Amino acid sequence: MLNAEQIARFRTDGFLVVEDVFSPAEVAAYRAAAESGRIREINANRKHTEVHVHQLEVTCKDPLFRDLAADARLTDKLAPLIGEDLQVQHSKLATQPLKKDVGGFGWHQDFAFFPHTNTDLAAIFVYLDDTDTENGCMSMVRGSHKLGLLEHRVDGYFSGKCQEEQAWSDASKVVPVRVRAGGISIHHCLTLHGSGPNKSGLPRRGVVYQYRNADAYQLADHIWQDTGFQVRGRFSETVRCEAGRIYIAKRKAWDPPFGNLYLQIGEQAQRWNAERQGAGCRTPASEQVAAVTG
Ligand SMILES: O=C(O)CCC(=O)C(=O)O
Repeated sequence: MLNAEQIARFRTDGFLVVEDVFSPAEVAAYRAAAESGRIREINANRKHTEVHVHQLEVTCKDPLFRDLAADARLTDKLAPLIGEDLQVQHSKLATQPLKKDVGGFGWHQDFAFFPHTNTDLAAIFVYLDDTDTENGCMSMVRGSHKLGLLEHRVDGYFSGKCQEEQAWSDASKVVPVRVRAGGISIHHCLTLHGSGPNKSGLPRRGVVYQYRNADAYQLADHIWQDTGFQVRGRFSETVRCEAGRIYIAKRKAWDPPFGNLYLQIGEQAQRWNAERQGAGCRTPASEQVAAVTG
């Protein structure tokens, strides 16, 4: 659980560090999982020793990471911050390359990648290595979660990076997030953050869970295999907009019970769109841009 001071700090700063959440033995087990089987194979294919890699859907690649997503030491800390009923929006293993002076991830707000009807989303980074500016820790802009959604588009397309440089130009507000292995950091979905290159070339691995209040309805981007994994509480059968609350109706005869509205495209329309692609028609499918997840 978090104490009142930690909760207040999260509300003011938009992020929080909690050390010593997991034991050295648990960290060793998570490291072994991160270096084994399919995870190692995919990382090797993506040249993770050379470039910064976010390997998604880690909950589906090792049961240890699925169980960790629902571990009460994480979800009980999140509940007072974003709500009692929690789902995973996505999971990943985030690794800096084992090479000096390369890697890093540009300044961004996570919410820009996957907007929802409300902003009760937060990410927990579980540290598998001691992390500081030498091996490319994240930095956060204190209080930036109160700035609203900043511009991440260039010429109308999502760029994956915040385009408003003034938002991180005040060095007194930029805080390097130094955490020891076994600790965690928590950041709000509107907190502006990024990481620099790995200056030391030493490992910097972390398991990241993006969580959401179960009443936040995703409006764009990708539904991953583990999106919607209910890790605490229940699905309330309501969708909350920041300005209010509305029902979404489920039906007994439907599977999934909330209907196919989620896709926003009917099955016939999908077929017609595919046919019209060839005729030079711009359809949602032809507009798809490879998603990079924050
Ligand atoms: O891996 C990193 O350094 C950045 C991770 C990040 O920004 C995120 O998960 O939103």
